[in-house]
Amino acid sequence: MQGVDPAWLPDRAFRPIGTRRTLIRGTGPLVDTVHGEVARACEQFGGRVERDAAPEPFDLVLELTGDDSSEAFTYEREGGRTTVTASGGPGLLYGLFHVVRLGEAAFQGSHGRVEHRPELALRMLDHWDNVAVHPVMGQVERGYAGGSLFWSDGRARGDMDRIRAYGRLLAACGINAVAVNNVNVHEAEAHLLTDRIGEVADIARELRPYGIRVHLSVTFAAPMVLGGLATADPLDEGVRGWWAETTSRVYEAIPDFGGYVVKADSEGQPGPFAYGRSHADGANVLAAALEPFDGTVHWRAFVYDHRQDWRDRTTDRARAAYDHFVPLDGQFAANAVLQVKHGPMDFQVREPVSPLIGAMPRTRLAVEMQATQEYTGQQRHVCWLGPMWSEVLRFRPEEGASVGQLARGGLVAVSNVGDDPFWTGHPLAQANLYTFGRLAWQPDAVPGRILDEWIGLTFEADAAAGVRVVLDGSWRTYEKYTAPLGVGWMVQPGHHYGPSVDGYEYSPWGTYHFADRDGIGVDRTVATGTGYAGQYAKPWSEVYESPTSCPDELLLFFHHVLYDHVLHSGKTVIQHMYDTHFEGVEEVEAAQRVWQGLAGLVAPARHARVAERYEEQLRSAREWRDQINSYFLRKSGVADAHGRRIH
Ligand code: GCV
Repeated sequence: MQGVDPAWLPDRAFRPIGTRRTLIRGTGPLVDTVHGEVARACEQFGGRVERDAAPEPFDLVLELTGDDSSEAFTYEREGGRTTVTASGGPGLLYGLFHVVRLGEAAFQGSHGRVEHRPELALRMLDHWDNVAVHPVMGQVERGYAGGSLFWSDGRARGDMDRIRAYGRLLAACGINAVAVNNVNVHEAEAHLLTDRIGEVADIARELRPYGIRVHLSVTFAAPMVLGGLATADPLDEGVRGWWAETTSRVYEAIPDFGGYVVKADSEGQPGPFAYGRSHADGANVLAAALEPFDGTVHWRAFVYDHRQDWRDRTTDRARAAYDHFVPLDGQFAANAVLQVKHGPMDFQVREPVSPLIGAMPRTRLAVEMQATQEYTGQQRHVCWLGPMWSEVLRFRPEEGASVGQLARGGLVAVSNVGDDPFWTGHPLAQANLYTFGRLAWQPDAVPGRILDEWIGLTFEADAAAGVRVVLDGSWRTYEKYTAPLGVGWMVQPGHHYGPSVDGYEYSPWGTYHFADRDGIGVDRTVATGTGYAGQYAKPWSEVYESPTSCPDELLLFFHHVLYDHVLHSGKTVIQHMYDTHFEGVEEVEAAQRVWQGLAGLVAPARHARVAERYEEQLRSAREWRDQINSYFLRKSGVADAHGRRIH
């Protein structure tokens, strides 16, 4: 597409296929997509593609062997021929992209037959896109990549080429579901469910050829707001009937519609509490309406008291999801998925894994990540989140299954994409989107390998080593200059960009660090604190309970300690804070130099955009360093052991 960055699907990536002879067997819409991809490559690079039957020999055979909707495929190379088979159209498409990723290697040597299948059936992006521009949140809530791909100023944006190109990119990293509007459902967005469902159907039509189903965020109050009913009580017969009827009309418009996403009784959104009903009652009325069509309701567990009294140290927002939902285990319908943020708070730079994951064995859980970099640099800072997500997915809440295995309802990320020509504003933030898709396909994949894969597809070979250097440790670098030892929340309130140590300290949001002249951190122990550590199963409840066994990186999340408390690293807490803030800035300076050295090896527009963002990242990192270090020097009176300049 003209003027739009090809991201991880540059024409170059199709050269190995496009210079060869391919046979495609089978029929169906996704087989047509596969054919279209191969034909385009052949047109460009001089190869040939045949359908169904043609004289040998072929370098590549892509064969649909059935007519189901399976996403699995087999890959094999034998006798100089590469063969991909799949019993479903989606599988064949994923098989094609597998060959693209392998590049020339797909046509060399031999390789026994291997079956590939996604470990999680649902790999979804939630767009926090508003239809109408919101007076505070704009077109995309927490969006750092321009406007919405789907909506513009109250209307459907109607750029179908762009939506199709988006679907193609998503399929190439394994994503198969997209929720097209914000979980905060305002007036205009509410109507997507009824009189504006045609606009959602238009998006679905463009994404369908890439195996992607659309989902819709709906307001729990829809029966009142849209249906004119006097109540939205989930146990009311009229309400149940309204949801059933409305949902059947949604499926008339979009037969493969995925389902609803709901944020209820959270941050001002309506929910079942108004009627004295539980979250399970609320989720189940929508689940019942979706059930005849195989649809799913994703009910978010992000429910907490956002009108807390900062003076009250017994209320702990981190406890909220567990306290609200664990008693409801077993009460949710089979097609109701509880969508849980991966940490107990809200996508901070460092959080422990939510104790809810693993604590509801009779409920289908989806785990929610945040690709949009709300608290991680807002796509002005390089912050590759692959290592953080991978740590979460590999975490074992107790002996046995990992988070990746417990996420039976799927893996979801808040999208970081907008109408920006680079898709994600910061071109290197594309790595987050790609990594998310690949981790959702295989949660125990090694993130560094995914990064290499993305770099290999996106950049010319001679830039690869440099790009890897600037991305690889970037999350830890960001953590160093922003969020020491798991403390979090020292950000500017509202927009969440830049430092403000006390910005949230006396607010109602439940987001405190409790720094005083002697120490810092939140006591979440069972013995003397909020009891949050006790929400974990063993061994974690014990590991987190004691500052001696608590990992350094989470110490201030679980404990209030003195500034001279000695970490496992041997440093005191205060010296660790000073050191990491100096180091973090130095690491940004070094990364910026590496990037500057890539001029001439990276497409000029892409290079320039990243270079410009590095200027801001460095400015901001210095601000973080100076504010945090000065604040804690003034509070504690403890000098830096190395006598560096603190203000
Ligand atoms: C969509 C955080 C964000 C909100 C977001 C909310 C959520 O509080 O700051 O913008 O709202 O999470 O996940 O629902």
